[in-house]
Amino acid sequence: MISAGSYTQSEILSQPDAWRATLRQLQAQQDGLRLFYADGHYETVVFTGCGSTYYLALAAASLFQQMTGIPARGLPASELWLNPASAYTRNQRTLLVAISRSGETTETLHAVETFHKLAQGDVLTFSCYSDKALATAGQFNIVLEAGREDSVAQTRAWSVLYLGTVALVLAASEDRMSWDVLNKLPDAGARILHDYTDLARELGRSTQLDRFYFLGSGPRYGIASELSLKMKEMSLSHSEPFHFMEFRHGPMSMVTPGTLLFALLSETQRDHEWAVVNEMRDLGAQIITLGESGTGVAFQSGVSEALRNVLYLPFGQMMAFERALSKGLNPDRPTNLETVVRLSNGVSTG
Ligand code: F1P
Repeated sequence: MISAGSYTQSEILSQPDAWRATLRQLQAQQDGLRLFYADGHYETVVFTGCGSTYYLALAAASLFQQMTGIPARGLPASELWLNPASAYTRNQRTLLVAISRSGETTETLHAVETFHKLAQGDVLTFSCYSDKALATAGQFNIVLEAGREDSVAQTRAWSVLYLGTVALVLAASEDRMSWDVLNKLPDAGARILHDYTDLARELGRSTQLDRFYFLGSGPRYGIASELSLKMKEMSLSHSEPFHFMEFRHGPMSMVTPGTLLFALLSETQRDHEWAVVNEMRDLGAQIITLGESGTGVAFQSGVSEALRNVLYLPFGQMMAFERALSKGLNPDRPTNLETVVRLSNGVSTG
């Protein structure tokens, strides 16, 4: 019999190997991606997905605009499908980047169909299964098989698909030099998983904690949102993401000694972000800080800030996993969730 959580655990722990394989594949596809992007002459880029992959779209859009200067947004696929007029800018050549682990989520497929009808640009897809509908739905399709998973909650798939969007950023910015740096990520990820397992277990299993707030700004907000979702899905705990400075504007009234503030710290906004952390510590919150150095979880990656975001994931995933186990839940099969949300006439088919 397979024990509770064994799929999720092996998916979390195998991420460094999956990243290595994925970066190799993406580097091999980079020339094609660069040509595709350059040919498109896009004025704007929209990233989309559902649930986890919607949060990925938020992180990717923020990074894309930061690195290329081209306007980019991340929106849920349901909004692109049902409210396209409020999602797209009229008459602007648009690249739609549709992201889905399963390649089968109904809303994401409908978003792509709706966009094709608008005839306003092209579709690029990132998914994990070549035999599913999304894998052939775009003008350019990238299938990252290293992201396939057996469990419901995404961990390895998310980080692998996120690396796909980083490769798009490099292609769009004609950056051929950063691959050597990106290739440092798998070793850094393995180090984090090795060095901080005990700390993730200790925090995840703490019976004093009853609420979790994940703080991240810029591209790290999408990552904070994904980690918050992991905590909800796997461990059925109260959990919310916020932009760092937003936390003072109301949410801090929820801080108690049972609060864990999970801070995805940057170097560029270091002082502002640490100020929030220190104030919340003074209010009684427990704190875990993640960043390149001088933090509770220190990446020590040597990778530039923009390219190392994927390193925030493994520790938070492990914490959620440990909390689920400590509550007697099976992280592989979150309550009420299915691997894919399929709709028929707008109603879930379960
Ligand atoms: C995304 C999704 C999430 C859900 C769960 C499983 O599917 O369905 O919405 O919360 O984590 O994945 P996909 O389109 O990426 O396959």
